[in-house]
Amino acid sequence: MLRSTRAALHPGRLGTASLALIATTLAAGLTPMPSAGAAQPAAPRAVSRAADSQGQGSEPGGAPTSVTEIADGFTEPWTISFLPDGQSALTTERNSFKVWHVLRDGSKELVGRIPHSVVTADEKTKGDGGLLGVAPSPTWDGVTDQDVFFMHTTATGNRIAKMRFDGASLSDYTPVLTGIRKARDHNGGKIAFGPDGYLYVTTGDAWVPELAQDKESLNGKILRITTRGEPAPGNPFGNHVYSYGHRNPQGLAWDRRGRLWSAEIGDEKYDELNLIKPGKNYGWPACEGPCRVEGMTNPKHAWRPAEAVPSQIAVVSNVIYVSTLLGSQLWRVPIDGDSDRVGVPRAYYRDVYGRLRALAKVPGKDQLWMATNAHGPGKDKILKVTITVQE
Ligand SMILES: [Ca+2]
Repeated sequence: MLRSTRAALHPGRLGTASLALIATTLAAGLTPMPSAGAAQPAAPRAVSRAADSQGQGSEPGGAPTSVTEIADGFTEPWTISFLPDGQSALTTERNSFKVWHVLRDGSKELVGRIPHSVVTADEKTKGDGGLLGVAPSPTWDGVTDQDVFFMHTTATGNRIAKMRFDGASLSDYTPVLTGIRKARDHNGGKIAFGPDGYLYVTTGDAWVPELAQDKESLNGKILRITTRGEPAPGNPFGNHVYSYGHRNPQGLAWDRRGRLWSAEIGDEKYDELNLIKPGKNYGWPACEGPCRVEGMTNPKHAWRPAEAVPSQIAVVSNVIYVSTLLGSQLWRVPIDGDSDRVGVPRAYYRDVYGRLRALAKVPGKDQLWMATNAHGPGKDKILKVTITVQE
């Protein structure tokens, strides 16, 4: 595949040296390995190319077995979040600020645009700000609870805002948490309610790496907040911060033990899959990928950017699925039982559907909804991935 062309679409993402390294290791048929000093648990593992796009449901925890189209007509959908009844989902478009209500039968309706939104791209550079994450209240029913939360970029910074959604349209915009620094990219942007009922938020370092190590800053963090935008009770530092030392954290998902996992976009060397624990320091900018710096928490898996640039994650039957942009594939990363380890990752659909960003588990089913990304105005689709789990 034309990796150099892909990399060229992301100026500054991969240097010439990195491309040369990746080209060399790909020629050898191996996933690039970490430097000799890297800690073993997080080392990228060799992946057999022959394993790609297989999957007959024989893996413990299941594997993808079929893909069908749910709906089309989207333009760069950023995230998918199901309403609590599991019968429909909301999806956001980053650059148009539109919010679509998509039913399981594939019908869709435009329910509004999020006001005060701005994009961060200019004519020459791609930016990743705009309308980002969406998370309905866990008790949303459209009547007594109509709250839906969004993360978006505004003229003054990134913020969490709340709107009312009655099942037909959005109204009553209310800022919830403001003052998250924005930049052209490194804006984070995923939001999700945890099993504890609090809202978790990923924020990027906004191109100021030292903010990730500043526990008083909202940037380069995973935040844990109330629906009023206050620090959630029990946070490790008594403020909004749940974990720190993040560069551009993206997807959030909880496993069967209620543990939080997050995918993170690194710089030129490694992207990461992290097991998130309160108060831990995930290393940026001292560490990118696995390292041996005291006090830093290493990722459970790391990828070379050409294989990943991860976006969102979802857990089905104790397996973490990771959508990727530059990698243009869906990674399957099995959790090793109830341990802190993961098994051997496997990639599916390389370059079949192009860049993959939005991803969500369908409540109550062994299915994912996954959206294509950047095929052109009105040309992106939401796909249904069926996971076959053998007992
Ligand atoms: Ca890290």
